[in-house]
Amino acid sequence: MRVIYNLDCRLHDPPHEILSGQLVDYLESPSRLDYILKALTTDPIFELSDAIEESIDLNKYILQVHDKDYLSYLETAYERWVEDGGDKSAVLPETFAHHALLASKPTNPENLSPCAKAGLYCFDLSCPIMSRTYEATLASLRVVLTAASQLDLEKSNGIFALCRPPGHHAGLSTCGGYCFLNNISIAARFLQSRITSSEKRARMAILDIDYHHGNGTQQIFYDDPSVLYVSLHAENDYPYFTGTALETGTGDGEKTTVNFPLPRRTTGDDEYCQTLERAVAIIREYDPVCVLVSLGVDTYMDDPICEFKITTPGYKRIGEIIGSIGKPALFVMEGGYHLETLGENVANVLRGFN
Ligand code: Q9C
Ligand code: ZN
Repeated sequence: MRVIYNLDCRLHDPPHEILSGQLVDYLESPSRLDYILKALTTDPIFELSDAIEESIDLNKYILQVHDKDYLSYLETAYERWVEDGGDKSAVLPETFAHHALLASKPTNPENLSPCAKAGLYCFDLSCPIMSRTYEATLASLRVVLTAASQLDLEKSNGIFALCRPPGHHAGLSTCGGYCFLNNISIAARFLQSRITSSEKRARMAILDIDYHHGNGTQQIFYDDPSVLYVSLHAENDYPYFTGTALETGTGDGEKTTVNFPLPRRTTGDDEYCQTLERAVAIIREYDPVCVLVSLGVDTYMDDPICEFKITTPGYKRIGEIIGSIGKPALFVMEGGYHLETLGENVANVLRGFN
């Protein structure tokens, strides 16, 4: 299987995050990429290729998903923050635009102070913006769109975008959960624009198997019947306020959002795979042109921030079930924080799919 990567993804490298009230090393670290690369290079079935030379008009596709003011915030936040006297290490909100605090929605967000903007565009403390964060974020997206451009839509093959920072928590105009740009959503729009056969958008399915609910991806396509969003994730865990089975979409997009919240602590390979079979049946019935997989392996039994019990062999079963859809698949890297097994777990999903 072809694997696309780029080392500029390493440029986002915050020293810390606050986890359960404690200052700890940033979990979504550049070394995640190194570990996965290392595991994939030891198996000849993976054909690695650097996305560096690819010239794709990233802005054009980003703007099909994210708000323009959010994009220019990401681009300029660090510079403005430092000019304003903010600490040189990173932009981090200290006050959130909580609904209890907002008398009205800011009409001219560009006039807000750098500090206010941070609290407007960011929903948690896991997205510090450093001097080279935006560069890394664009590299991450370039990896994903390069992979999308190489996906053969005529065959039921797979391709893996080995990227970071991840994307599925990023919404129309919000970063959070280590995510800045919603890579997989932008890839879905990119692929739809590759298919110009009719005036109607081609059907895409996004299968999100990260431990956490992809609140951003759900938000982006909530009213859109051309993108089916199906997610398996932990119930009552981060990001806490989204992902119930009652969230099924709205308007024309009613029934094209499907959530499978699963119990924390007790969900292991068998329970997970049974639910995945149901998810896959829904995707088959929808009959998309291709499947985009938000590939998180933070469902692993020893993941430091998650509480499922998926095993390393379990990931192979997961890959096989995704392969049974019989569609071309673009795998996009999301979460997974147990460094020692990260690469092997990812490799097993891809091996199972093949
Ligand atoms: N106690 C991804 O996996 N911190 N993001 C949660 C829970 C943020 C996870 C703390 C977790 C974000 C892509
Ligand atoms: Zn996750």
